[in-house]
Amino acid sequence: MSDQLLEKAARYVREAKRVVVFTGAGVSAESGVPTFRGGGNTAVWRGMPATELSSAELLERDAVTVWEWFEYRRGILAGLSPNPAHYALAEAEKRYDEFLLVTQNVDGLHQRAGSTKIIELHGNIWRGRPFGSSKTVPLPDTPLPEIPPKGPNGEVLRPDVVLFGEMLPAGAFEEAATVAASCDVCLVVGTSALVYPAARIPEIAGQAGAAVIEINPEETRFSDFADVSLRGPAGEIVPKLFGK
Ligand code: BJW
Repeated sequence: MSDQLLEKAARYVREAKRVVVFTGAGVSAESGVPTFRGGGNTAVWRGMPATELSSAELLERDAVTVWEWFEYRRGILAGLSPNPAHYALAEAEKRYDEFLLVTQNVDGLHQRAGSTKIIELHGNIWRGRPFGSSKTVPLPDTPLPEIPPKGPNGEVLRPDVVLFGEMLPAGAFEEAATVAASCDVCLVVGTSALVYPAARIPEIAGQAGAAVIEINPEETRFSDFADVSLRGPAGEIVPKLFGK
């Protein structure tokens, strides 16, 4: 990544009043969280790809296997910590009157780093909810006492995570899209931007005239659309971008 590109991106960030940051699994890669596609340590468990394990179809057929997959991941996540990209984004929200972090991640690392202005488009692995309900139940401890876990009234819980083929939480996408449509700068950090409707967020920002800055060690389908593409790991580039 050239200093010129970093300086161009840093100028956008310095001059912005309204900032949206859109993150994906890559922002947590340097914390040790496997990504879903590409970027190295892609998730496969018991010979099944994450796309099959994290599907509404498997949850309907075999909720125990889905919970065991989530419990395996919760066990890994419990020993991991936020990295410099998470912390830099948590600091950045204090700088702007209008700032929104829109994450596709379910790992909770942004909140652990201190982010508060955040929308979780795909839910959170540390919560459950009864089937057919949006009333969430915190599940902070791993291992779980039983699988599937139960809520306070004995109701069976499912993960509070948006699986393939499921709708996003009511209002979450709409709120993120409204803010994206009026931001000056949209950072797209560590995502392949392949999963919809989430990937619409940076598209909406760019189409509405925001400067779009991509941070990713690899080229993505989004790279041509971005005003600046910074090639490299988020944990190195994000702190530099806000530190300039
Ligand atoms: C680094 C790095 C470093 C590495 N620093 N970077 C239109 C067309 C076709 C299909 C669809 C469509 N619209 C909707 C669909 C269907 C589907 C979809 O989008 N499929 C696509 C794959 C084509 N979407 C859905 O099903 C969504 N629901 C929906 O549309 O509802 C309406 C509906 C209902 C009923 C029927 C039909 C429609 C819901 C999607 C929910 C996705 N959920 C998941 C799983 C969560 C559960 C779990 O955690 O197990 O969310 S999928 C998975 O992908 C996860 C992620 O949030 C999401 C995005 O992935 P992300 O974050 O981009 O990760 P990767 O791995 O793809 O990329 C990592 C990147 O990091 C790479 O680029 C690396 O280079 C980079 N990287 N190291 C920075 N150090």
